[in-house]
Amino acid sequence: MREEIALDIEDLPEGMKDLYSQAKNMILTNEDIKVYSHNDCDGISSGAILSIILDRLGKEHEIEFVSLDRLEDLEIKNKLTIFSDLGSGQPVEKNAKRDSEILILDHHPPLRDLDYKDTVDFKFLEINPMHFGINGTYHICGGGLCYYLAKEFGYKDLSWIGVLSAVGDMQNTHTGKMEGLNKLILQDAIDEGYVNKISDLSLYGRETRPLFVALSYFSDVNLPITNSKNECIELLKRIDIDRQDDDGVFRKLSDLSYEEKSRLFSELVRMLSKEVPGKYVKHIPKLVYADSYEFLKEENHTSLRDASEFSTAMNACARNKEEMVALEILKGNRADALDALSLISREHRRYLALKIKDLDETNAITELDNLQYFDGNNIKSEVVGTITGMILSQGNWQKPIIGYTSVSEENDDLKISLRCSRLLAYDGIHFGNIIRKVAKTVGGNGGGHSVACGAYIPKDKFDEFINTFNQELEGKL
Ligand SMILES: [Mn+2]
Repeated sequence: MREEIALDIEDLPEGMKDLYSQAKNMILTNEDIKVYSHNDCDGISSGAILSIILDRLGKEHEIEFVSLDRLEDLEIKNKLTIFSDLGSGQPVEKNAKRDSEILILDHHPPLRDLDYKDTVDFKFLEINPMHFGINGTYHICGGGLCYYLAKEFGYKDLSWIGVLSAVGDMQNTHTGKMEGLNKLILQDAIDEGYVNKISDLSLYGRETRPLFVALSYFSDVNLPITNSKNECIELLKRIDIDRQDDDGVFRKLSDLSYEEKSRLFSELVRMLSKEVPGKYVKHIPKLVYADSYEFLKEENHTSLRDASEFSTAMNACARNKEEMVALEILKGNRADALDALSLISREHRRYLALKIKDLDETNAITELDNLQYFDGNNIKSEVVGTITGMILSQGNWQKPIIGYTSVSEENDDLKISLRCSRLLAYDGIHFGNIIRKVAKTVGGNGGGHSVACGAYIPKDKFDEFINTFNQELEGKL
């Protein structure tokens, strides 16, 4: 029942408001501050909001982006240590001293309950929506939690970063819309003039990809247009949509008129209806139609104008250990950061394209009864998930695809990534939960979203893992 209340939530619960005013005090009364945040789009957005708050208060601070496996034995050196988008699930306060103060803003399942603060001899404050019956997967993420802290200081102009973080955290993939507290954050961003919400076709690359290219990446279902730019060009001709504008520039999704988008929508629905089994038909509209978010202060046709493209840029930085560039972009320090960003993005895309080509040429995908997998042995582990998502279109969309590679040069355990068509998730399968369970049976750990998740397992356990996974899915697809 509490979930349903949260859906139409109109404000933070009183208990959370109280925690936020305590958090505000904690910040106001401290000068020696360190922020640890997660090294992904949500975590970097969280860190950026915190850093802007501290800057505006004239408080010097250190900020560091970390992966979850680096939280085990953290030294607590500063008077106040803030953890954002992580910390709820890790014993990060283990080395706290008596005069330490710890603030956690996280939306992941919490290890501790609300009374934990009374059992320790240092100051401890944790703000986690799940303590208040609010869904941390779809209704608010790390950036949103940090935005509510900003709001406590009156900084509603940071709401757009909250919107970005929700998109980056895939919080809107459940329904294609913002729900719960995310919806309130979005409303602030709209009211403040930072964001425009557009009901649009759900194609990646609204602002920067030529439409016929964007269409060719459609991979939730294998359509004739999937991976075929020629078919995409034919499709546009068929429904009378110009591929180029009067100056010969390839048009983007964001250039289309409402009527053109409607025609394209109908055509995609028609094509999908021919391909998908009956049980998925009711989910087709959700595949092609979703809300998009446009950042009004960013230039048209740049990768920072559309929230989804912006989040990809942030993740490209994170995957290449360039979180500080992403942070500067978010903080508005664009002078050098924009050049650095375009360099990182270009190099990132080049790397991905090279690896995809390799996998394609070697027919790398092996198909089992209920899943398919490939050995990504020389792919760096930071991008194995991205590549797994890209290669889905070369396989069978009705089954999830799993890619694996070594964790790092020093650690030859395996990092596993899984991606699947959104249709499988709409049909009720949550691969994040399944991968957690299967990883455990081979002595690893895993988790994540329904359509994008992963695991770490011991190096010699892959066969056991994949066979258990395949059995686990029997009768579920
Ligand atoms: Mn997050």
